[in-house]
Amino acid sequence: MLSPGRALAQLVSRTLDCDPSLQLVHLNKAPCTGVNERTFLAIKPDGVQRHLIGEIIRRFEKKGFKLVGMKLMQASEDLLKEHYIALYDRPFYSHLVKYMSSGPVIAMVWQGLDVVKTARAMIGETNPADSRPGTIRGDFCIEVSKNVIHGSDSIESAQREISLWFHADELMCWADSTEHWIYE
Ligand code: IDP
Ligand code: MG
Repeated sequence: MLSPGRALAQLVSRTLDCDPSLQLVHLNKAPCTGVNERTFLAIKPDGVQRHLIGEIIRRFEKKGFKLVGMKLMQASEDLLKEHYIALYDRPFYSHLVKYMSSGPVIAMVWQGLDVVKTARAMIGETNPADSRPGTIRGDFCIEVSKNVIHGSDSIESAQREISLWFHADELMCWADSTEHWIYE
């Protein structure tokens, strides 16, 4: 059971964070659900080097999702080890950390209804060879070890990854003027 203080803080943060009439409120409070669901996406070093940033962002933007955080950054090995901690015992783990730290990445948070599941569908399968044309991995890459983009695989992973990669004040709640044309 939540303490009264914590319950009030959650209520206030949800109201503030998710009310689109409040412009540029710098808050990152979980959980956000429904149209305020969030996912963590990262354009990997190969995606950046291959000039796919605009193409990838365009797809999520045109779909109707809302960008609430983005930065170009060189991820440290420590951050990446933590990010991929669930794969610690896989043979490719250290190679994966080296690959992901081999150049700048674009770290992003996107928001919208079912964004976690839908972004994964737009990304495609882990192995590009299994990814259908029309998906990002199906269209832009060939090998599993160079698969251009990361996307959170569940709401819980998204919350963990967002707080790992972003400070609360790097995420913005802003009013999207097209929202009425995207949601009922
Ligand atoms: P996902 O990115 O589709 O969620 P995960 O299983 O979480 O896939 O693996 C994380 C990342 O590890 C993959 O995106 C890919 O870059 C890399 N990876 C996964 N499987 C292999 C493999 O068999 N060999 C090399 N790298 C792999
Ligand atoms: Mg994964």
